[in-house]
Order: sequence, then structure tokens, then C-alpha cells
Amino acid sequence: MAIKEPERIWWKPYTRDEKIWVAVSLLWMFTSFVFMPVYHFAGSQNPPYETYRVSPEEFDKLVEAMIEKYKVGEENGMPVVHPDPDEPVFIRASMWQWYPVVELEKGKTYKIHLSSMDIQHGFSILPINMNFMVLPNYDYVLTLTPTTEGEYYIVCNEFCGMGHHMMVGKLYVK
Ligand SMILES: [Cu+2]
Repeated sequence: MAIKEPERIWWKPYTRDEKIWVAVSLLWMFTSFVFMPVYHFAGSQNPPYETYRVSPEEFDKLVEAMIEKYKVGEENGMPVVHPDPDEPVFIRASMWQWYPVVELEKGKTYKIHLSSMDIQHGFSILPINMNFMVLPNYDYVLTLTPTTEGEYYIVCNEFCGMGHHMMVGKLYVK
């Protein structure tokens, strides 16, 4: 096969179908663009934006104080806490664990504080698939009202090194 010069005009003119698809995608893009700010005000599922600065040392002290006050047991060497719904709950992320295991009561509203001891982690509640970012030096406050009893897993969804795939925590709703 000989090498030939390509045709000067190799593309085909738009067909009717292609024009329709371009119009549909443009319309959809515009709809999403408008929907985002509208949903910010109209929706009830916006991620919370209450945050504070906190050093890993300070946060660790808060976690330990909560464990001392509300520890109800242990699971695989990990303390299990059952905090009072009026009190803040602290969950600590570090390579490679979520600490401690928390028991919540169905229908009660909690303020769950998340922070990291080292690098960025991702707080993902499974199987309901709610995802939040956990950063060192930031206290991210999640206002959460569990509506379904059960056992949930907290999976790290931000790659954080060797043990990332084993970074699984537990959350109970009773
Ligand atoms: Cu992680």
C-alpha cells in the first residue's frame, strides 16, 4: 500500500442527527449549570461547611477525652464509644485507621468532627456512599442524623499509601 496524501477535506458535513445531539448536550449542560446554584438553596443534601482549625495534637486530645467518657467496649482492640447525642463526636483518621468505633442512636442529631493526624484521607460511609474529605489541621464538622439502624463501614477513599486498602472503620446505628 502506497502512502497517499489525505484528502483535503476529510470530514463530513454535520448530519441532522449530529446537530440534534449537539443541541441536546448543550441544553443539558445549561440545565446542570443552572441547577447547581438552585439546588444549593433548594436542596437539603448539601455538604456541611462548618470547619475549624485544629492541630493533630489538639484533635487527638479531644478524641481521647471522648473515649474516656463514653467508652462502652472494644472491638478488635479498638475502643467502641457511645457518645451522648448532645456532645460532639470525634473521629480521627490516620495511616491507616479510623479511630474509634462509634455507636450512634437512630433519629438523634450528631455533630461529627473529622480530622487527620497525617495526610489527606477520604471519609466514605458504606454502603450508603456519603463522602467527605478529611484533612490534617482542619476540623470538619458533619451534622448527621442517622435514619436507618445498622452496621456501616467507613472506608478511606483517598489513596494514602501502603495500607490504604485496609483502612476500614466501623459505625453502628442503634
Ligand atoms: Cu486513608
